[in-house]
Amino acid sequence: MSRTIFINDRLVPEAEARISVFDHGLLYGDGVFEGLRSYAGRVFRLDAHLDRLWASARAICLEIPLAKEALAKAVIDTLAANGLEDGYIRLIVTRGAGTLGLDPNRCSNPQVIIIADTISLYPQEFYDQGLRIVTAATQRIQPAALSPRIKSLNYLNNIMAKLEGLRAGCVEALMLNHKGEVAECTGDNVFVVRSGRLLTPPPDAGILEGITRNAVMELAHAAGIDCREATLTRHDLYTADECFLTGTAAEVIPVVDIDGRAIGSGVPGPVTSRLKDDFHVLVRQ
Ligand code: PXG
Repeated sequence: MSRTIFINDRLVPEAEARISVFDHGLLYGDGVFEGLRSYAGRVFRLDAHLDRLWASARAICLEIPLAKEALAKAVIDTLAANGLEDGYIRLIVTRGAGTLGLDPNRCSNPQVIIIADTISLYPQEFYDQGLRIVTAATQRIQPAALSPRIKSLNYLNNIMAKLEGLRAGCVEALMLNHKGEVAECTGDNVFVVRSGRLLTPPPDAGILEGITRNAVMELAHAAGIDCREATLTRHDLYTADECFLTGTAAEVIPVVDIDGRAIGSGVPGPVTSRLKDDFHVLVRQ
């Protein structure tokens, strides 16, 4: 099925959606992106995703050539053009075509691309039985080198860790920061439950501050579950009562085994199940 893609200022058939081989998004990963979802025709936390896109762009001195309102409308229009109610949306802004040198000032037109597609979900059994994950040897990139808070087109750090996970037969991998503390997974944030309290690493652990993460923290608060940001080590994960991951694609997914250690009783726990159910309600509200 051919899709309809938004590129720059209009919707075009997939075959006509093209960017230059000189685009620094391709040459250097110089650009930013967002992954969003729509449920029953409504985009979940569109404003938060746009705010994060603008923050990422600002951090790399990239001016998005559209107003936020115009981009919000383009997202809705792209979903509609593809007849999608429950969909996955990829928003991309590249630096634009330049020279073969690094200099971003020699790039002229940032390219704005919106792709709307169906989402390929993890099998239901992963949600029912929980994931097994391993710790990657690849550390999360040090904030002083490149802030993980920037959702940039350069995802090789995460891909290197993902490869390690896949080679170990796992769909996700845990990443530690340069201090050896728990950061996040390759495309998901991490939470643990200990004595009924929810804990998750703070943004300065070198993580992407996930929109699903923030929604789950709000849900915990509303449910009267104590939730706080805390520096976590692998030991804290191994000895937790429960562990789960959050992300736009995965939503809320239990983790039952890390590096060969069963977490808690080795099956998804009650706090995880509660937040997973609450999240499903929230996205369709
Ligand atoms: N950490 C990283 C490094 C991410 O890339 C998250 C956490 C979770 O953030 P959100 O805002 O989504 O709760 C992400 C987001 C995919 C996919 O197809 C991955 C993400 C988002 C959408 C799709 O694997 N990662």
